Amino acid sequence: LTNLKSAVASLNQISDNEKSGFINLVTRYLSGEAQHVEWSKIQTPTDDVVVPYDKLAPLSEDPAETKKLLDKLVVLKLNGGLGTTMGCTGPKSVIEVRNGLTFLDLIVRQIEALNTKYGCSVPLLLMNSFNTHDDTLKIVQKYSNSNIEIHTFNQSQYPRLVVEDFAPLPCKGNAGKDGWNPPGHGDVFPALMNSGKLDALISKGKEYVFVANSDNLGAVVDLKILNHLIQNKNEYCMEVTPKTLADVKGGTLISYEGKVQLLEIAQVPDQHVNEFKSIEKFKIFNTNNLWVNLKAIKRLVEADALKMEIIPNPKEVDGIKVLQLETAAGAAIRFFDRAIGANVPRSRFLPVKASSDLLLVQSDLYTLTDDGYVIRNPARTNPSNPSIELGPEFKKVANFLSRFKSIPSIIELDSLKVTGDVYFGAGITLKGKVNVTAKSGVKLEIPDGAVIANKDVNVFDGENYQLWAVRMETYL
Ligand code: UPG
Repeated sequence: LTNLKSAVASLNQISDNEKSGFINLVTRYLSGEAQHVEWSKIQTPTDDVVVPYDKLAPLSEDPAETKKLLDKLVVLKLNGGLGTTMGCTGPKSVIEVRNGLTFLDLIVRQIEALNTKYGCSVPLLLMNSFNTHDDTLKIVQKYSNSNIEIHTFNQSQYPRLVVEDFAPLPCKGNAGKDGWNPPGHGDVFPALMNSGKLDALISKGKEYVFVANSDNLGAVVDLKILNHLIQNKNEYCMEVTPKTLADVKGGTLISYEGKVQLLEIAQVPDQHVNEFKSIEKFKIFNTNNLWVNLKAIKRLVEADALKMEIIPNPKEVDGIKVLQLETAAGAAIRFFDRAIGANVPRSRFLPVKASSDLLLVQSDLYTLTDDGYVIRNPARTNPSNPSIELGPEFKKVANFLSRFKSIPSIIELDSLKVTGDVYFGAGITLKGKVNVTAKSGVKLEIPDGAVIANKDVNVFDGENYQLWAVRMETYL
């Protein structure tokens, strides 16, 4: 640690705040503090701790009361992540998700609509990382004529650690961006404070921040939750939603040693991962929509009391094994007074993590309102969404888009699995359980207007185009 401290002191790319924050994190990591979860002590939280949405305090219908509530609110979107898993360079929030609009376009539209409707001025804060800062600053210029204040601030930049000798990677001659990492979204609390934004907001009379992932299209301002927290003086609220089998990457709320606590998949011992992913024991899932009292953040950051579990994230840079240490914003729940969970409808959790999610939100299963809300089509009677599995050919957004002349109708679809070099024509309808498979080296084009219900569509090895086309006509 002494060697590490002197190495870090020599790094001139980061501030003193960042240096001490980093050393703090490493010290806590090395001491093994609060990493371990004793599986047998995990309990399911009661309704008093994770309040069902319908049991939240009733909301006044008087618009003047609503305006008073909104005057206390600021919205913060976590914008430090890149779109690399969807094959994009730059901030994930600039991926076009629907009607040519990006995540950020929709977020701005939603808050603009709220401000117009209630005559208030809820500001939008974007927390960037060194990876997303420059691009985001350029992009937000296009919103300069909107009726919302947009503030940006940067989260910390910490050196990655070389596993072999625990030296900071930038000291090994790797001076580029790969030498560094943003230390997870748990950094939002000190970053808000260090940027000066926290004090500025408190002095303007703001009381609560609504924090959400920028890729969650369902994370819109909910007045009922805000009202409940103000009435009950809850300093922190995590929105959870009934877990589905699709919710595998993320966290859940548990009761542990008398406190409500987040359990992230990264903290789960290997032998319990399947149990964690199942929906029998862990019935709720963290949406990462978090409501937090600003003065409480200030109090806890000043006291250096936010000691969230550290999640070591192993990576490899140019063949060197490195570690980046991260924390999650949801893990802060146990440090706040009167912290609760709110069990919210699934509509508040519409994450776009992969191109299969893009297929859902771009299809007729959802509609986009003028206010920028992405709403589920009531024509679908099945409460769960179809499960969509697309092969690696669809992974990058650009490739995904090039494979659909138009997005098929999927209102009556239960599941879709696409394997191989497959292209979809215009105006296709998919129903029930559909599998589409192109054998290696074969291109399969589903014709315009095809209606495919409960079928396996294959192109067989050696099948000639005419034969295949005749067979495909049966789908028209
Ligand atoms: N992000 C930052 N800075 C970081 C890391 C992430 O701003 O250092 C942003 C990122 O851009 C995104 C959000 O934080 O908007 C979430 O990051 P991501 O890596 O996608 O988190 P997940 O692995 O999806 O997990 C979070 C919660 C988990 C929850 C899940 C819901 O940690 O508990 O279940 O979100 O999608």
